[in-house]
Amino acid sequence: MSETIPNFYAPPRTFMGAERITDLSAHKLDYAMLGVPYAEGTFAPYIQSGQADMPNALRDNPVTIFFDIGEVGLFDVDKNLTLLEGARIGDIGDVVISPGEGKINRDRMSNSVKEILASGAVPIAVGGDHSITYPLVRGFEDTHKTMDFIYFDAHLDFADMPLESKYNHGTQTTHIHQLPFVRNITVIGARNSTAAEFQRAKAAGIRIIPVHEVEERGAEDIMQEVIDASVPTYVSLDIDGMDAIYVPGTTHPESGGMTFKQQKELLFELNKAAKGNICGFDIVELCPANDVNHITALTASKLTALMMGYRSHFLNQ
Ligand SMILES: [Mn+2]
Repeated sequence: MSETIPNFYAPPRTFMGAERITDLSAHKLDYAMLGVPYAEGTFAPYIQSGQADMPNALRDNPVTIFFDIGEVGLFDVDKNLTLLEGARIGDIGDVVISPGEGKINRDRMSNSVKEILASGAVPIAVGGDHSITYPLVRGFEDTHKTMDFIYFDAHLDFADMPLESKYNHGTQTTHIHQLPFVRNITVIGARNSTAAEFQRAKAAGIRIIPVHEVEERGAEDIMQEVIDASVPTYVSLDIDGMDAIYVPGTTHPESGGMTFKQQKELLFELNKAAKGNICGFDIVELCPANDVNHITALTASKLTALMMGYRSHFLNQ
């Protein structure tokens, strides 16, 4: 902090107060944060839309109001750890969305991931609805021979193309499952599914961990089972995996979910089990217009920072 307090100041309106990066190839970032303001995968009006506003909601609600994560780090009181000290985090902006052009938009999401990977950074995407995760994961096709996929979600998102819509926020796992380089798939927190979808997902080999299993076994036991540190894991966090009371601004709130504390512990143990071998992350399904006192935006912002922080912590051990 400067010893001279300026008379006027504007905090950077970026993720975590990070530097705004316009030329990705000219920077060596640890984490390239990418907004994906896309909500065209949502079953509006049956399910509330508005997730396209999520990236800016996180930019406006950083995990700390001091905008200095990259300088002094983020202190995790629970773990007595200072995270992200000196981490090179950049906000590279938002995927450009052409309204009504689903394929073009999905290709831009995949190509954005490819550009980030080519720069040597880890992609950290802020949705958007959950349909973005398929094109984001597809972006690893040229660089990753094998990877595992884990997602936190109240829903399986393994639906059988409802309403003649192939690419929506209830089908992305169906498509990810078909990617040849994706090996094991695990979902944690699932609790709203049809019997048919549940059986289809089980038959496809998807490891389904319901909330009661999180409560009974704890995060460490689960992550030691499902995570293989020798293979990179992509992580997708649909905030509705948490109980509705923790995420009032989520698109499709579901009661009976994880607590914030459980979700945080799951991210810690996930990174511990993976020894930091996490190749990408996204967080999705905040509808800021439905939020209450920015609770959900702040929670999503904090979980994103913790995800990066735990990854770096265990990677450097
Ligand atoms: Mn989802």
